This record gives sequence, structure tokens and C-alpha cells, in this order.
Amino acid sequence: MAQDTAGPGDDRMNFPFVGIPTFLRSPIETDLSKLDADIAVLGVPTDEGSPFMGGSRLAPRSIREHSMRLYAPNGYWEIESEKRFLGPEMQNKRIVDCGDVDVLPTAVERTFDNITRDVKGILDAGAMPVVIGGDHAITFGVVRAYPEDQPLWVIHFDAHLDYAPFIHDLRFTNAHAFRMITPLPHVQQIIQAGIRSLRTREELVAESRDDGNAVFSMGDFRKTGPEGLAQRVPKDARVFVSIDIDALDISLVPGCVSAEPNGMTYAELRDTLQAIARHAEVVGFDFVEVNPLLDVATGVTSYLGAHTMVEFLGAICDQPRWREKHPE
Ligand SMILES: [Mn+2]
Repeated sequence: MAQDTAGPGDDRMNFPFVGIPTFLRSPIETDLSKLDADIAVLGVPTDEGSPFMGGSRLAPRSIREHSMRLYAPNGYWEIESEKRFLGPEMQNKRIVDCGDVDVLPTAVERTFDNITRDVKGILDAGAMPVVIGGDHAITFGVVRAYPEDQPLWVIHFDAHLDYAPFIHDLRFTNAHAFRMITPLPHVQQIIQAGIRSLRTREELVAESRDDGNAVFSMGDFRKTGPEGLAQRVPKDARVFVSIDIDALDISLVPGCVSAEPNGMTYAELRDTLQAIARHAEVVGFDFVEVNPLLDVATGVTSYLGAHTMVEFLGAICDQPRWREKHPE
């Protein structure tokens, strides 16, 4: 039985600064063989794949802490839609925090084996993995854990292509993840959206496209729109979504080392994530590249990360296909 962190009794105020910070004040289960959850949150506190400035290893803790501000025991109510989201998930404690992958600094391949093992453990328990990085290198270890006999589409939000060539045997940096993911046998196609960095190399875009992936610059993304982007994967396809916070505009993300101008507004990213949730079957997502060491003192980038994750979860669980599989 997962350990509750909300404290006993129904009359507690549970202010955000009170209590052990788990994601959305969820109960804890670190023994994945005992996991009983619909949604399993897993931290991957590694930033060894960050060649410029480290610090994203501290994001799982920071995003958990800021997610406590969004905790609502009966789910959250959203004024635009006048709807409540995550009601059954919160009331029945179907979101469980599984703690963090064990990270072995300087033994990156063993860290990645641990990532894959833990995500597999979550999938074997029948829960949907929600993974908090860490830098973007981790996504390879996560996507590798999905079963090889079930076709999977990957939608990747990012300012950068993360498709660097394997030079000097570099494979596990945050610039390599999607070149590592492309040849995985279950991965059908990667849709890369928001690409705009002036550091983007022409030949790497061509290589990603030649490898079968779809690359959307910011202009392409805006022309295509949320529904159009979602429809780049087949209806009801199994989709893993990888969100680099630098997909959002530089003005929104002071706590991100790789921020770039001319990025997505929050509404553009949110609306696209919601369109994906309606159109396809989201079977997991990760959220990466928040760097709390660079953030302003309010922790606004961690808060934005928690906010994006919670709203995406709300959209996923609001779908008829989710409710069929997870009756209240
Ligand atoms: Mn990235």
C-alpha cells in the first residue's frame, strides 16, 4: 500500500509549504513490484548529458515542491471550461509518486539501465509513466522501456533537434536522444515540433527527415496548429510525448539553460498537448530541462513545469478512452 503524505484527517489545511514534497502530494511507493496506480511519477535526477551548464538534476525535487501549490484533493477546477479535472485520480489516490531512478554519476550507461528498468516496472504494473528530468538525454532510457511489439509514436517538443551525430562515441548527451530513439524497433515515427535555434544544423534536419521523422519549425508549427500537429499521428495511436521546456519562449523560462527566442506561448503548447490527448492514446510523457540553479527566486520555471504537467495529465484523464480503462 502506497504511503500517504497528506497527513491524517480531513480538516488539514495542507498549505503548499507543509509536508513531504511529492508530486501533487501523491502517496509514495518506491517498491515498483507493489505499485498500484493509474499514473506513476518518476524522477530522473541526472544532468550528465548537459554539456553547457549542469543543474537540471535538481528539477525533480523542485518541480515536486512547486506541484504542491497545485494540489487539490478533489482535482482542480478550470475556469475557461468550467470543468473539474483529475477528480477521481486525486480522490482515489490513483497518482502515485515512485521517487527517483538511482543515478550513478560517471557510469551513465548503468544510470540509463536503471531508467529503463524503472519505467518497465511502472508499465508492468499497468500504470502510465510520467517522468521528470533531468536533461533531455534521459528520454532514450525512457522510450527504450516500452514493449517492442507495440507500435509507438513519439511527439517531441523542443527548440532544438537533439539529433547530434555520434562523434567520439558520444551517445548519452541531451543533444543525442532522438537519434538514439529513431532506430528503436517499436518507434514508428518522431514528430519534432518547435525547432528554431540558430544553432540548428541543416544537415541534421535533413538526416532526421531522411530517417523518417517529421520536423516542424516554429513557423511550420504555427501554420499547422494544434489539431493539425496532433493529426500527424494516426487516430488512437499509442503516443509518448517528450516535452523540453525550451519549446516555450525564452521569456517564460529563466530557469532553462537552452532557452531560445520565438518559442511557443504557454497556450500554444497547452492547446497542442490537449489536441494530442483527444486524438491519440498518450501512454506516457516526460518533462525535461528545468534547471533550478538558474531559475529566479520564485522558482517560476519549476512552477511552469508542474503546471504544464498537471494540465496535460488533466487532459489525458478527461478522455473517454481513459475513463473506459479507468472507471471511477
Ligand atoms: Mn531537448
